[in-house]
Order: sequence, then structure tokens, then C-alpha cells
Amino acid sequence: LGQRGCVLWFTGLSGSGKSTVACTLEHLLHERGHFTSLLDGDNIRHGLNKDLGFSAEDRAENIRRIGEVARLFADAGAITMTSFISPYRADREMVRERCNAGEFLEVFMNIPLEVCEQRDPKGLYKKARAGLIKNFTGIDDPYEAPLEPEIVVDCFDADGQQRSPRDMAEQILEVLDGMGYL
Ligand code: GGZ
Repeated sequence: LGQRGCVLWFTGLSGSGKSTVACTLEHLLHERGHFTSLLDGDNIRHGLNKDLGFSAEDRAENIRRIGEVARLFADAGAITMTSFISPYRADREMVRERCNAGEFLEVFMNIPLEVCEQRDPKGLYKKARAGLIKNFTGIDDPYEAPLEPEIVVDCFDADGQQRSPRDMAEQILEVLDGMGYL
């Protein structure tokens, strides 16, 4: 195969498009014949981590386990994408330190809370505002934006329009290409 693996660690608020962009990117990578892995809430929080909730401790353990699994996939040569809010800087830095140098790429979905809350695809922000969900990230729980992410995915294009998932995925693809992963 001869492909170098890496971890593309998406971080951002609920509704910021992490999973959508990761999934779009995975399609683009498959079209180019690359071996990938995508870890998200559907295949992790319902399985490996179904014993964990949303306290700071549980989120830390969630991220730790995902980091270990992501590393294993990257070691096996997969371009590995993880799609979790991962709100705490320290948790993300812990994963970074466990990965091989240069193989952990933090992808910050820089989407304002207002935009995420406007989208509210699952109605969770509405429930959080109504007090029906406690400790909801961005509402009554913290989100610590990365200080030095490898990739910043901005919300708007030069014309002030919201960018498409495809456009965002292509941005990340170009970075991967530039780093010699493709
Ligand atoms: C944040 C929550 C919460 C709370 C349930 N806070 O839009 P979603 O639904 O699919 O994404 C959110 C997901 C967050 O799980 P993660 O594993 O990514 O979180 S973390 O990295 O912080 O461990 C949301 C849903 O689960 N959800 N309760 N209180 N998001």
C-alpha cells in the first residue's frame, strides 16, 4: 500500500459540520484510492464508549479512547478522521502527544455558535436553551477552541456566504496533498 497514515482530528461545536465534512472528505479520498477510517458518534458513542456521558471526566475518557483507536488505524496506514466535539484543549493535546510527530492534524471547524444554533439539525440547542439538556457544549458547558490547529476551516467565503462541505473537504485535501499524505 505504501500509504502513510495520519489522524485528522476534527473539533468544533455540535452542528459545526464535523461529520458532514469528514464524510465528504472520505469520499474524495476513496475516489483517489486511499485507505481511510472515520470514527464518529455513531460508531463510537453507541459502541466502545456507550458507558460514557457528557461530564468533563467522561468526555476526557471518550477522547482518550478515541485517540488510542485513531492511533491504531493511523499506524495501520489509514488516513483516519475523528469527528467529536472534543471541547477540552488538554484532552486533545493528550492525544496529540500519543501520536507520532507530524501525524496528528487538528482540524478546527471555526463555525460561530450562532450559526450552529441556527442550523440545530437535531433540535438539541433548543432543548439545551429550554434546560431539557444540561451541560450542553456552547450553552452551559465550555468549548475551548484550539490555539494552534494545523487546519482552520472557516465558515464563510470571501463573499460572506456559508461555505459548502465540499469546499471545506477540498481545503483539507489540499493540505494533505501539501504534506505528502496523498
Ligand atoms: C454536547 C451533546 C450533549 C452535550 C448529547 N453536549 O450534534 P450531535 O449531538 O450529533 O453531536 C453531539 C454529540 C457530542 O458527542 P461527542 O462524543 O462529540 O462529545 S465530546 O467530544 O465532548 O465527548 C450531540 C450529542 O452528542 N450530545 N449531549 N451535553 N453534545
